[in-house]
Amino acid sequence: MRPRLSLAVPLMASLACRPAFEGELTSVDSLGGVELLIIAPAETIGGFEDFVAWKRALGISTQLEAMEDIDASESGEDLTARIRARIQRAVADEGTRWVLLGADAPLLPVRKVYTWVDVDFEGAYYEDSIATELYYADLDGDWDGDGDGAYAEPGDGMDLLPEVAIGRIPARSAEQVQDYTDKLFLYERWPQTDYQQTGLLLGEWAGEASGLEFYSSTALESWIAPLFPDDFEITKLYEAYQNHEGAIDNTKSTQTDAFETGHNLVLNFGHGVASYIGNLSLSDLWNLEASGRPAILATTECSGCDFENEYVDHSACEAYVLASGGGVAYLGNTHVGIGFPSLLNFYVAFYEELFEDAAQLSLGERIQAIQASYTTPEALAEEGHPDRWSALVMVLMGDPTMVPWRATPSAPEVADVSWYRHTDGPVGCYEVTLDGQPVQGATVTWTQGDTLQVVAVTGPQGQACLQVPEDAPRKATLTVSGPDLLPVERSQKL
Ligand SMILES: [Ca+2]
Ligand SMILES: [Ca+2]
Ligand SMILES: [Ca+2]
Repeated sequence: MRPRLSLAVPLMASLACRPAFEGELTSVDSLGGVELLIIAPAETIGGFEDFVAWKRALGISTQLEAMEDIDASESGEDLTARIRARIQRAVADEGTRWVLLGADAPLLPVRKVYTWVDVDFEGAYYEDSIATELYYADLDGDWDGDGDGAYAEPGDGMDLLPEVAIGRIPARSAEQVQDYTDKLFLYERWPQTDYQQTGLLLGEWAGEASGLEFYSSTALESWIAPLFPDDFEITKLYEAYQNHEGAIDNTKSTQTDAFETGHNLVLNFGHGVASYIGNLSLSDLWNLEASGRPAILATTECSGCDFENEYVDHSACEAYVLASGGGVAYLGNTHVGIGFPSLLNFYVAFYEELFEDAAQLSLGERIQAIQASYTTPEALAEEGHPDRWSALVMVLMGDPTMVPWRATPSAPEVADVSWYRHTDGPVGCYEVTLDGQPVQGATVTWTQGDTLQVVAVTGPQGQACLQVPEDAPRKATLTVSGPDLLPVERSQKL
């Protein structure tokens, strides 16, 4: 039933002064598609309710699918291939931009592939069982073009460039999904506003050549620190701290303090193993005191995200994103990390784009873009090339749709400017302003429960108009979100 009475007064008011209408009315019917596809097995799928509801409130059309249904309905040589077939179909036909794998391996399996690399400092590695999430994101071919059962050999049909942004929540239970969601909310829904403009750089001994000792802090100082905007406060923990003004020693104690204070963006340029991040062991990571300021951590460390390790349920990256302390996202390696040259080049491009690109991309889309831009198709196709290895071992643990903060967020003013009757039914218009100035590009949604009813984006005047759907509930939640904005949520009569 149309809620005529509640509209009567604003409707009359708006007759005299209909707002300049900006853009197309968007209803849930025309939204369609699946921008975010979440795939989860029976063990974890029950934990996604709050996550899905929130993503829809942000205006992302989100679909949660049972892995078992995909297993039964798709074709492919094994479950891993059938999950990929579903992702291929979603990207080709349903406009999917992000895929979230909703469980740890082996509950939700990962593809093991073959490759090798030979690099200065690191030596040569030949590996026939690298865990690679890129299998689910580079959707060309079937990754085993010659059908010999060895995936990702040159000529097997992939180009190692992702067609979709991907991330994983390495949960083994619904409770762990909820724990992750609670931490995500601390980052993007109800964030503390005192830490968005902070960074943490961790440097250590990198190697020795011709009798000379090298420290990664030199690379961090020369290439990474200058990329942060001047109004960012950077904490530097370096083993060779005496060489750098303002740096302090990188020890277990200083790292614990830094993690428990909380920073927005962390880069650890160091060596690693599956059970450590820097100086912190698995139990240290699980026991970190929650700062309420979860970070996005990037690292060059070897094997820190060996998440399909069969001897331990959760490796360092998993503890980091699942524990109540630690962070909300981890970008690292499932196997040997090639700090020089691949990952230094990758992270220089990553932070450069993150701070300079006018577009506010999600974390997953940013990684996807840099994977394509920091190297060349020729390098990715060349057997033994470090960039080819890096493409295969890099992994994002966390929600690929989250948008990294680049500035201290502010709460916008949201004014209910008018309601009027469009030919297709009642329409409500909002004006979003910050310090009296219109905010363009804010997303405005009406949701009910976990159902996204309508989404619109504000135009140059800061206005967005949403049409009440035919069978809309009388009450909805209005959510306004956008670049550098604290989300505004309130109830709305329709
Ligand atoms: Ca093959
Ligand atoms: Ca591709
Ligand atoms: Ca695991």
